[in-house]
Amino acid sequence: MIKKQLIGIVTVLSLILVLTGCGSSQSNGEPENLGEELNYTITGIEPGAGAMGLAEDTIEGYENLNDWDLLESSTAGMLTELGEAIDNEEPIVIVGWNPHWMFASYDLKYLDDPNGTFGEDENIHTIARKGLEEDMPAAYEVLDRFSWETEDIEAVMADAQEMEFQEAASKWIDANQDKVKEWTDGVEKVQGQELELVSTPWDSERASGEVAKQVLEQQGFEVTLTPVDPAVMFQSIAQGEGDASVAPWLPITHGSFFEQYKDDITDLGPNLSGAKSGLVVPSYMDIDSIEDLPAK
Ligand code: PBE
Repeated sequence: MIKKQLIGIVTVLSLILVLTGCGSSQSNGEPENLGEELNYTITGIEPGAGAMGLAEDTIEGYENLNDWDLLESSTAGMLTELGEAIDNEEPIVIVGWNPHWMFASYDLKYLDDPNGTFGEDENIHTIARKGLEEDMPAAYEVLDRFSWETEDIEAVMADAQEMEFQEAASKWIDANQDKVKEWTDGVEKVQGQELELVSTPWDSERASGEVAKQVLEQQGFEVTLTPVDPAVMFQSIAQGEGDASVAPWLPITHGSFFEQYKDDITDLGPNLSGAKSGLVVPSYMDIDSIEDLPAK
């Protein structure tokens, strides 16, 4: 009788242990194994991205991450890894941001960032070289007025999944003449003045850069749009090689570049609000904060 009771107690105890997950090796939210499953690695993007600098700061700034690695890759490579992890319901930590379609395509969440290395929401700004206002007042005026909403940039980005950015931008311009008029009404047209826009290679900036380019072309400018690394973008505007950009993410993602060049650049303020970058995981992972990532 006592033996039977003992066996019963032991069975119940083991059941509780199994149910609470002790000693098992399931993939989701298993604190003991999570670090190993992630190979103590954050899946990053292009090494020149501002968000990669912030990811490095995060690894340094959070004690639990000090021995973690940041994988340099490309946006396309990161998205492939993310898609594969989600197909297999495996854990992954990526360098993520929005506006981007990753949040519409997958169920994702930002990890809380109590130290604020990635910060809160930020804006995408328009910057110009010193002297542009005097040299090309009509271009400066349109660029200064250029501002739109998240749903606008996302509409262009979504269309660009099925067509060229150029076509997606002109489709948006045709459908949003009211906004375009706000940027151009009363601004004198020019004839063939050359204007150099610099931008970065991510989808959000391919969208905004192409829209700005085409609107300025309608005003008579001959516009070139060159995608470069954020560091080169700031440098070229500061040196006056590029005329303007609608691509800087401030004050956080590109904050260090801006600090370096701010005396030689004119900041025309935000053209879009509600951008964000951070460490991002699939929603099925049980962790909520960067501090929940296990130390190596
Ligand atoms: N991003 C998208 C870029 C800016 C736009 C967040 C990947 C970056 O420099 O990190």
